[in-house]
Amino acid sequence: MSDEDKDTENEASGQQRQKLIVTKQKWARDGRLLTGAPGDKARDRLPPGQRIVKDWPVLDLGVTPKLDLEKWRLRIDGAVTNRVIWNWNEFLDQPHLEITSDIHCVTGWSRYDNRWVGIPAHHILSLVQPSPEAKHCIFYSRDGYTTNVSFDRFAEENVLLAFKWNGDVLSAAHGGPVRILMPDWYFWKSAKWLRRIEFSAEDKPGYWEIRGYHNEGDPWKEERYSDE
Ligand SMILES: Nc1nc2c(c(=O)[nH]1)N[C@H]1C(S)=C(S)[C@@H](COP(=O)(O)O)O[C@H]1N2
Ligand SMILES: [Mo]
Repeated sequence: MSDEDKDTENEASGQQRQKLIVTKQKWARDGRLLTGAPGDKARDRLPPGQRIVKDWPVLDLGVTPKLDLEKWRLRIDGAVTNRVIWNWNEFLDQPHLEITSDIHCVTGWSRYDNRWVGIPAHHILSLVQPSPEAKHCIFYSRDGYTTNVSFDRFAEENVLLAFKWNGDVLSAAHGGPVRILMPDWYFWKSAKWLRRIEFSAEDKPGYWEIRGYHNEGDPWKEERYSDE
């Protein structure tokens, strides 16, 4: 190899190295390969350990309760001043809110930009007036599924009783006519086929929470499983 060739080679590998350093710095900034480390919401959109899907998987216990709007009722009770039982028209008469959110399922898929319309949880709170001892919120579904969230989480601005998705009525497969939407938590907290919301002084771990899943389920902290 001539000196000139060597120089060229050194320069080339110098450029390579420089490129790799730049790439590595970018990886460091992006937190690449740091699955398991806490995500940074402001910087990343995809929580650790998740992958993006374009379709919308269906996950449930294998039973799709029949959609019957005539018989549909929603009960909101427990530690509240005004309990509520709505039929379908009464439910729809409540104020609507539209929000766009990402879905993060504990099984590892995330789906971006879902446009929801529903009754905001804070409207529910202003109506039923939970008593001070109501520290937990339990969702009951028509398929026997339950899930629990803390009162403060239910009170978040982006929590909905959702009945529309991307401009259409929410399909039965995805929990229609009405499901809970808790956008900031793993999707198992978003109960499909909602029939009852109970405000409670005690926590009542739900279907997955008593089967090894985390009681909170924050995707940014990878709260997938309980420690016990
Ligand atoms: N009623 C009911 N709600 C449920 C479930 C269920 O089995 N029954 N599964 C939960 C889980 S584990 C997930 S990931 C999401 C799935 O919602 P999807 O089928 O609309 O994607 O619903 C949640 N809500
Ligand atoms: Mo799930």
